[in-house]
Amino acid sequence: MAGTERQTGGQILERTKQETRKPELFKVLLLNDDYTTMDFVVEVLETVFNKAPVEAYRIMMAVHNQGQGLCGVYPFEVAETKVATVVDLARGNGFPLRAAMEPE
Ligand code: TYC
Repeated sequence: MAGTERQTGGQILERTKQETRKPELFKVLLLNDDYTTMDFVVEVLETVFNKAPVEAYRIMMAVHNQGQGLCGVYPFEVAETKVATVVDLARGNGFPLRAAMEPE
């Protein structure tokens, strides 16, 4: 018999292969600026990134001192939504706070 198909009574048995892919992950970063209040950034870290108060304060100070800081790592669409939520909340409160995402 030519080829590699296994045949039974003229029927070709289909081979199936399980293939699951992990979603690509993206870092979400907060960027420093001179106008957004520290309290607002802490609130964003608690509400959008589910950080405990002490961790939220630590990340806010890291951003303040180093220019940017890691808030979390998420699949693409979750990361995109977090960035949009941060920007919407900030603009709604009159702050220029920015967030960015980059591949992990
Ligand atoms: N630098 C701001 C201030 O001194 C605080 C701040 C922290 C702003 C983190 C943005 O992502 C930020 N009020």
